[in-house]
Amino acid sequence: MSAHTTKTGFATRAIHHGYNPQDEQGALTPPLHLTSTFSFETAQAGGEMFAGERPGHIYSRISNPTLDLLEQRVANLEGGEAGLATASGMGAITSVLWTFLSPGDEVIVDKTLYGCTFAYMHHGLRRFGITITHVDMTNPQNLAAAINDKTKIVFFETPANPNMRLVDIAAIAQIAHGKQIRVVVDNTYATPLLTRPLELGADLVVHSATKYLGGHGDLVAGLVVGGEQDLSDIRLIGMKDMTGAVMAPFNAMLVLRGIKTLELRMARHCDSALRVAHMLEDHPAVRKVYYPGLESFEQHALAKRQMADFGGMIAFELTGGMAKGIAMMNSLEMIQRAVSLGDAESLIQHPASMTHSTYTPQERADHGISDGLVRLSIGLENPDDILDDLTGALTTPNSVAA
Ligand code: 7XF
Repeated sequence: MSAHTTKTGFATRAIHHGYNPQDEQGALTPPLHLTSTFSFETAQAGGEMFAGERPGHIYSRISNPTLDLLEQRVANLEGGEAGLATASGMGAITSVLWTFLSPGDEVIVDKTLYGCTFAYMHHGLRRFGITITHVDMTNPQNLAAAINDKTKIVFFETPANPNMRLVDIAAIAQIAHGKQIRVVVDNTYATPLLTRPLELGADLVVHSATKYLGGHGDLVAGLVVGGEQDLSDIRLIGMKDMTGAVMAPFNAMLVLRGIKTLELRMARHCDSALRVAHMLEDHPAVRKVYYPGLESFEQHALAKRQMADFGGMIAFELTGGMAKGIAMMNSLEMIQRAVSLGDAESLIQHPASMTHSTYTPQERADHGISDGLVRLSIGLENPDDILDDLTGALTTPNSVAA
């Protein structure tokens, strides 16, 4: 069996793809190339590399062998031709958008986005003459009606942060195709294990690798995957010259390590999240639960069609509203009050005052992010302990010392 072919299973490729120890003196673990620059054999060779006439590494803001391996591996897992490792998820998103947008262009986005992505578009891109139009993409026909000759990018998250809205990737891609519009999907919540947007017709995938891909809460990183030509442009225009948001080689090594266990970790995240979602749904203190794996979830049918499993993220509202939600968060003993997600530790946060505080209250209301919404990232602890901590806090909400 060759571990380097795409015909092998997901976990096999996540562990082996793109690396043969015999190329590196038998080193089982790929070497970490901690170098900012690369020596040219001759001055002419260097000049030819700059001119794009000769392959090879020049400088680590452009490419680096450790990043190269991560890029190849994630491209393989997403089913794309090429990848790009960036300093953060925001570095991935901004590098992609700066590459393809000019003043006068329009970006059409779904209703709900992670707070800083929303802020980048509204407070960043808008200042440069780019129009941001929000469309409720849960009905793809809304996109068909909104597209016009200024539209260059269609961007959405599925599931969306924080309220778990899903978007039908295949339906959206079909509408955008043939119109010189790139469909960009933020696949951070689902990971390539649960959803592969490129196989459903999207053009580009972006990730906050800070989350499930890294998986251990010890780094900030991002990734882009898509076609060869687009990725070359994003690397050389958006990243090299505009954002400069290159990933550090040490972080690339940590993400490569994290990805090796992605399939194992996601199975646990998904199983535990489904148990927690059912418990919350049956709990009298809980008004509503948003989890794609629940039959009561409005887009459950789409979730079953588009996702291999339902992920580790849950959002919910308490019957007592925001005050009870805050009290409940303060009563937790194991689950950590922290933003970010996809870590071994279970994390809880309040989007309206934390991750989505970049929206005005009116914008949050328009985007379905209620003040009472609480977001849970289900970790890898024993699921009974997660359930115990939550049920304890839901039953006796009292504050920890302020
Ligand atoms: O630049 P980052 O690696 O932090 O990634 C930005 C990002 C992009 N897309 C999605 C769907 C994300 O969730 C994020 C980061 N979200 C964290 C959160 O929601 O907790 C950031 C903490 S404020």
